[in-house]
Formats: sequence, C-alpha cells, structure tokens
Amino acid sequence: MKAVEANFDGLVGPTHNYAGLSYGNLASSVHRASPSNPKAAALQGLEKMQALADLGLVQGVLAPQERPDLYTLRRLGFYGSDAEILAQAAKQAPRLLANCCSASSMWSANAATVSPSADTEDGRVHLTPANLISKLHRSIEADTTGRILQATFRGEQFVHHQVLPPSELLGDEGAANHSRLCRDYADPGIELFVYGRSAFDPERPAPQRFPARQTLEASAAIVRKHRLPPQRVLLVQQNPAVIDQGVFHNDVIAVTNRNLLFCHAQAFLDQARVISRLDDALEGRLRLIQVETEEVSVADAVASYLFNSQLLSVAEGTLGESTLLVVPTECRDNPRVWTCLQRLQREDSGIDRVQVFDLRQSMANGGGPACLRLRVVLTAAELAAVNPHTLLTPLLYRRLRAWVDKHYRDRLQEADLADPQLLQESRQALDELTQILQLGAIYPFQR
Ligand code: SUG
Repeated sequence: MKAVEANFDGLVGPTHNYAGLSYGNLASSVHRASPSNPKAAALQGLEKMQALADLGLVQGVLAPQERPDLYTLRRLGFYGSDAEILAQAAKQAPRLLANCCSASSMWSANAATVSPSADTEDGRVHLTPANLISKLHRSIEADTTGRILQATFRGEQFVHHQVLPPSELLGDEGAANHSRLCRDYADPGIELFVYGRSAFDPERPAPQRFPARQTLEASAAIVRKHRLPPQRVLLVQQNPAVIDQGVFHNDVIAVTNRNLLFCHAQAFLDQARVISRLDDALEGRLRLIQVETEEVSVADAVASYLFNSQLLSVAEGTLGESTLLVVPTECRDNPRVWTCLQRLQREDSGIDRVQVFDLRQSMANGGGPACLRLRVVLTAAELAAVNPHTLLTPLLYRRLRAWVDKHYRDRLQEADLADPQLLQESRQALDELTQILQLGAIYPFQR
C-alpha cells in the first residue's frame, strides 16, 4: 500500500513575541525584547504551507495554544479576575508572565514523536506528546498538544500515548530529535533517536555550557511505548560540542528523507560510527550528504539553519520524483551557505532543487522550516481517518489568511502581554479557529 509523508505545521498563535526564554538557543537570546509581528509570523507560516500543498504534498495544520495561559498563572498563585491576574503577574513576576504568553507551540517538530504504522509491532501509528520540561514556557504545552493531536488523528489506527513524566531525567523534545530512514515511506524504516545526554550514566560526555534537552532515558522510553522492534531502532548521541555552540535540537544540524541523510560533519558524537551503523541498518543503502566544517562552520549552520530545512520528495509527473530542500532566507543571505547549496544542486548530490522561504519572524526565535512541521507518515487508510478540516486546501488557506487578518496584531512587545484585551482577542480568535478546523473544545477557556 502506498504511504505519504504529511507535514503538519503549527499555526503561529496571536501572542507570538520575543521574550528570550530559551537559554542555549542563540536566536531567542539575541532577539529578547525586540518587537514582534504576530500577523506577519502567521502569514509567513501559511505561505510555506500553501506552497508545499501546491507541490502536491499533504499539508496539515495544527492549532496554536491558548495564551496568555491563565490556568498556569493561577497554578502559580495569582488570583482574581483574568485582568487582575495579568496585572499582578506583570507587576510581581513579569518573567513568569512572559513564560505564560509564548506562542512556542508553533514549532510542531517539538509537539510529539510519531512512529508510522510500518515500523511498529502492532501496525498502528504511535504518537507521544513531548514533555518539553527543559523550558518552563514549553513544559506547559503538552496537555493541550495531546488534545489537538487527538482531535486531528482520529480513529483506532492511532495510538495516543501519555506524555513522559515531567522530570529532568526524562527530558523529551519530540520529533526534533527523532528521524526516520527508509526506502519507501510504506516500508518498515529505521528510527533514529538522537539524545543530548544520559541522565543515569555520568560517564557519558555532555555539553558544558548549554543544556542538553533530550535524555537517552526519554528516547528509550519512547522506543518502548511505540513498540519499535530493536532492529528498527538506533539510539545515538548528539555531539555535545555543538550543543554548546547553539545546536539545541538535533534538527538544527541534521535532516533526513527516505534513505538520505543531510548533516554537518560535527552533528553526532563518533560520527563515522553512527554513519556506518545507519548504513548497516539500511543494508548498505544509506545516501549521505555530509557538509564539512571547512565549507560551512557550525556557527554558519546555526546562524543560517541550513540543516533545519525540509527535505521533500516531490512528484514530477512522468519524470518520477525530485528532492527539494526548503530553506529559510537566512541561507541565501550567508555567502558560504549559499555557495554550498549551489554546489549541491550542481553536483549529483541527492538534492535537486532549493526553495527559499521568508520565515524571519519564526527564525528570530530559533525556529526554521523543519521546526515548524511535524512529519507524519500515513497510509491511505490512515490519511482518510485524519480530521479532514485540518488538511490544507486552497479554501482553508484563504479562510486562515482572512482569520489571521481579522484577529492578529502587527506589533507586540513585552508590555502588551498584560493587556486584558490581548487575552480577549486571542480567545476569540481561537474559538473561531476550533470551528474552522472542527476540533471541538480543546482549550481550557472552552471547557
Ligand atoms: O524551544 N524557541 C524554541 C524554538 C524551537 C525550535 N524547534 C526545533 N528546533 N525543532 C525553543 O527554543 C523561543 C521563545 C522566546 O524566547 O520568546 C523558543 O521557545
């Protein structure tokens, strides 16, 4: 049976702002307190989604979360009316308020880990929302993410797991540290889990400067939950030295599609061995594009997000298929990265074409094309069970554009986060969105 790789992008929420919340993510720190443009951010994301849908790819939409998160603010001891809570928090603990206002669920690569039915012992699609415990503003996403995933992937073909327990021993950042290699999407694949440190083995190398968000123990738990047979799994360690240079997720330095791995030479610890194990697991069929440090430094990779790109198989009519690399404008703006991309297209590298997108609003918080999407491999029957209102069509695209135009502001700064009007605007927008996407009552304010 044929299968497709669908991309589900996180729609940028109405409170998108730059609060410098993610230590270890250089763009987030650099842009702290810059004014943001939520409307432009949401439209940039929608442009990319529609462009990929126009190429014939299956493109889905994941709804944003309710922010400001009054529920969490109450848990933190603020009380009274919504407006009183926002005012108290702004006065007494503005950093907590900022944490409760982030639109960070837009980076849906961190929403969950997804294992396709071809890989799992019970032949069903397994999904586990990520606990994201490394950052407070992200740790409050998991419950609503779980509800959004259940409202999107419906039916008995999908197994929705509980999030891992919220402990730093079990830090889980979802698909940003998980890739899959295969021949055809429908074939059983090799699932590559990349962890940043081991919680229980202090002998193992770990970064010295910035946190490693994903633990080996979390990845191993996902393998068990998803019923992945051992021969389908590779657990490998990210190079701690690059985490210390701003590679806070593996998808900032490596990306896969089918049997192709596109990565930097410093992506993994003991990289030559990782590559040879992968090639063995794929019975000698691994295709590798490894970019050397002399051509693109780690600093250039982090600044441009060259590897946070989407590697996509695009149907070319009777000609078969070509491989497209979707990159952010920052790659074109960096002469060394752009020269590398020209070379890869000229040579028979495995990347046929490059398409550039303006995602600057998301990029300024450290989120590139690959961060914005959750890949879900689906058979025809599974695709038919997906909530059809979440799949992008030209009509849905136009509706979502109009919805953004109607509800979103074009400028937001920290002082605006306590504005009770912003809360009202945001809730009204999300209420309307749940109707457009037919998600039911997924938000705390609707329950
Ligand atoms: O978790 N940035 C996100 C970016 C996530 C990127 N995702 C992937 N690589 N898959 C993060 O660090 C910044 C928010 C702020 O500072 O306002 C933020 O959360």
